[in-house]
Amino acid sequence: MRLRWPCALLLIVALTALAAVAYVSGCDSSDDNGTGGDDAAGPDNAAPTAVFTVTPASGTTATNFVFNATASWDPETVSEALQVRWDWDGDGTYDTAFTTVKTASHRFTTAGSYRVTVQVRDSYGATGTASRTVVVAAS
Ligand SMILES: [Ca+2]
Ligand SMILES: [Ca+2]
Repeated sequence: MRLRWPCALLLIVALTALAAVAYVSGCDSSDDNGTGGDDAAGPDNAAPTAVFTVTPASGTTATNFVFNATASWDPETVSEALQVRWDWDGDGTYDTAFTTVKTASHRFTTAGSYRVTVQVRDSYGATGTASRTVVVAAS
C-alpha cells in the first residue's frame, strides 16, 4: 500500500513540527530555574576568571591600598554584572559583602604579610578566586 501525496506531505510537515518542538524544549535542558541560561552546575556555564591588581604593591600600616578586580571576566556574564568580595587577611573568611563595584581600598593596621583573596561570582552563582600577597611594614 502506498501513501498518497497529500497524505505523505502532511506526515512530513507533522514530523518536522514535532522535531522543532523537541529541539526548542530540549536544547537547554539544564536550565532548571527558568533563567533562560544554564545554571551553575550545568555544563554550559564556565566559572569566572578572577584577576586583580594592588596599588601600591607594598607599603606600610599608613598606606591605603587600592585593589582593582575590574579585569576579571566570565564567558557568560558581562563584567558589569559580575560580583566580587574580598578577604583581606587570608583567614578564609570574606571581609566584605558581594558587590558589582570591582575596586576597594583597605588599610592594614598591623605590619605583616597578608594573603589577599578576591572571589568573583557570575549571574549563575559560579565562582572563581585569585590571591596576592601584600607586604605591610610598620609606619
Ligand atoms: Ca559563567
Ligand atoms: Ca578575612
